[in-house]
Amino acid sequence: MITSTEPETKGNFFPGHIETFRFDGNSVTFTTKNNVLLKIDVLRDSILRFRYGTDGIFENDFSYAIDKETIHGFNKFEIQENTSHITIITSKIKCRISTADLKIGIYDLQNKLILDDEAGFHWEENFEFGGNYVKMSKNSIDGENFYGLGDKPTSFNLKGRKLSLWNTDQFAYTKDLDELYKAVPFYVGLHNNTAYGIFFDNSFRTHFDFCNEKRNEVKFWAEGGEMNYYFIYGPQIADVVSSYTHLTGTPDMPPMWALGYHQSKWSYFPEERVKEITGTFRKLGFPCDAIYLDIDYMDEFRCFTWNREHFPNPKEMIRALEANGFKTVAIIDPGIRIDTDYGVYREALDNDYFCKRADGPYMRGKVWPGQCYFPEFTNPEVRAWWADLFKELVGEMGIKGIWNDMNEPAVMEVPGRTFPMDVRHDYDGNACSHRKAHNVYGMQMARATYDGVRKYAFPKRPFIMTRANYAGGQRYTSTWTGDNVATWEHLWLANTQVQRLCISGMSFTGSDIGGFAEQPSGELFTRWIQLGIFHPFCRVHSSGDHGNQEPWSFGEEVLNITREFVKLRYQLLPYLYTAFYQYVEEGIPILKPLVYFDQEDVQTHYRSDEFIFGNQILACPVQDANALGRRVYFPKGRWYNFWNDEVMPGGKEWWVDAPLEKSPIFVKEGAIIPKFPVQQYVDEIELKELYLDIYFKTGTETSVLYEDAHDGYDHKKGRYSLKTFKFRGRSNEVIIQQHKDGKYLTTYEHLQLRFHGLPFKIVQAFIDNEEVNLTELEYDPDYSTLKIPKKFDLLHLISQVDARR
Ligand code: MIG
Repeated sequence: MITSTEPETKGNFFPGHIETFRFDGNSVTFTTKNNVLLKIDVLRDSILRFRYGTDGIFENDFSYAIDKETIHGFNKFEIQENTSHITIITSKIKCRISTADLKIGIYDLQNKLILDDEAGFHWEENFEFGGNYVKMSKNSIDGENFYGLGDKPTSFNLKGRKLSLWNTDQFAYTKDLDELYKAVPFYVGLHNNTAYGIFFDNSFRTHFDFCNEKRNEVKFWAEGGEMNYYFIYGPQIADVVSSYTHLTGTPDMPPMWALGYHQSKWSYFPEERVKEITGTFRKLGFPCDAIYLDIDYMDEFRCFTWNREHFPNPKEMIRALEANGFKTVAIIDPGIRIDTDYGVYREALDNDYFCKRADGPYMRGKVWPGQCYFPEFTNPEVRAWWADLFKELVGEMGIKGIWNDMNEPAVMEVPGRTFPMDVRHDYDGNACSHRKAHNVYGMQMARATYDGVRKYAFPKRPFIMTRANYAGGQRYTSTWTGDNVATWEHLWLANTQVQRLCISGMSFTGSDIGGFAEQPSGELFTRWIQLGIFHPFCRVHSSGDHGNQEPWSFGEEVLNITREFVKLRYQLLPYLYTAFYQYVEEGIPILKPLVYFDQEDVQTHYRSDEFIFGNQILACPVQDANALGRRVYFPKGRWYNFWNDEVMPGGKEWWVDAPLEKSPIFVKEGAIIPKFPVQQYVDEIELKELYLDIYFKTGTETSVLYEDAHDGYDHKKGRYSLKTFKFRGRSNEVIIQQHKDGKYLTTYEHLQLRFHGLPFKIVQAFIDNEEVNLTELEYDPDYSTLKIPKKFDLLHLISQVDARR
């Protein structure tokens, strides 16, 4: 294996002088004297793809990451040539290729340097496996910062770190551990208020060095395959992240219940215990939408079977749970027990669907069921077979979601704790070893699972969760941060990892609330719930080895506080659902780290203690034991304290009190936050009205509300509703303009408005320029509340009779 401490030149080859170049409309291909190929594709004015081949050839062009439906197209693509450079010019950037050595420099249109090569592309031959170690080194400007790379459990800003990507099962991982469950070879660089992204689409083990070895050098390299990366220009981080997310794809809208609170444990069984848990939620009025079955529901851990002693009639149980508002989610692992009496095993064996070693034997390894073989998920035929296995579990029994685990893949008792490198894979017709397929194995399992659940849950929407994933896997599945620990440090990690995953294209994510291993104190559990309600995926899960982790397991006080916060999540569902829609449609991460929110403000560059949930809520989890408050950095703008409507100016750090029952939450001035009434589960109640919490501002602010049927596919036929509210406030009036797109008719007729910080009593109200009697609107001046019909274009509220009318 390559170690980066070797001198750069030992064994390394570098491209020579350019000999020819060919332009073909979307790309330019260069050849050098020593037979290096470089193909630069212009995907968009701000996205260039670089592929390097040695020996004058490229590999077959294939990627699991890139979304086939991603939109290509540019406004401008020009080439200029002079003695030392060839320059590609788009409407956003210039890319200079040095004729002497193929080195790249990318500039904005004002000729400001964005990124250029240090040594640039170079390679080393791999005598053991063939092919090359492919390497890239770039210059890094002083003060540059780095973000991204998926689920790394380390500081949010990656400056100074050296990290690698190799999907690994890491029970009870620790801070700064390198290789975790996911491989997302995408990062953002930020310097001089200019952001760009690099997506190194290579599924071999990849390495990244962000100015660790050398102060002004960034390197990334892979242990095989091609140097194949995308350069994505910002200049805003938001542009980079959305472009990357579009390139690798977004999921469809999940069923809304998947955004509710979920309860899990390894494991709830037998059936009576499951019902006792769900019953307790309802008895205590603690909202919950899903209950999880971990591996013990199976018959000796055989996937797609049931332990009939513990679950004599699963279909009936699932139906009963559903009648009580609980969706049942079941775990499915990749290991298939070697057992001739087991249908799934026999079918896979008969059809040759299991992974094999280089010389022919099956890939055999121990996991929960004992000795197992493993389906070859990179073979499309195997994926189709796997998808059909969900016919019974999902289609007939009514399981609503599937949770894929152990798909790094994790194997017990073998060196490396995964498949040996010689295991063969189809890689969708690009035969290879496990070295190349390892990082995509979990993604392809989740993809096959998604295909099956989507098919058999129809006409409902599927819900999938996976532990392992690769870039682009967000198209199929949600994810979680794996086997964390019930410590304060892990609460901090969960906060950082989820923000990092959000800007790495994977917004639908959360942590095991309370910690998987060991047991949290009531205080830690409470603080973790206060964080978890702001994560796109919100589930309590624990190993169960150290006591119970249901919200009522920590006494009355913890139960009461956590219930209030989970109720708040349920109230905020329309707001979260809207943020999810913007993620699906525009690739906007559901959580926005402060540096994403305001990259110009250097105070944000190393911060992850606060984040923006959706577009307008600043969440500031308390991350320390016994803390009665914390310092909060307020980014630009002005922020209402959620608890008392006090307004805090941005651009400063302030101490905020936070007794256990009050985690600091702030709302952006001018925001219109849509809210549901509290429900025990999604769609428990037919909505009679929607609440809009309006935070007064002198000035303007735009808010968005997306609605649809919460499940099913009608929204794809135009039956959705996308509303934009434009708020304008002055000292004596408020104007709200509403614009609606889409054909969905909401079930409610009225909006219940509640103003925060309104500086006047309303004296007159106009809806679409017609005066309306305030008593008809049920105006309550003490609470600044008002009820109006949902259909209006213009709402005008004024503080005194306006002589102009
Ligand atoms: O080797 O299915 O991360 O959530 O409860 C442990 C049992 C296997 C690891 C998962 C965890 C799950 C557990 N699994």
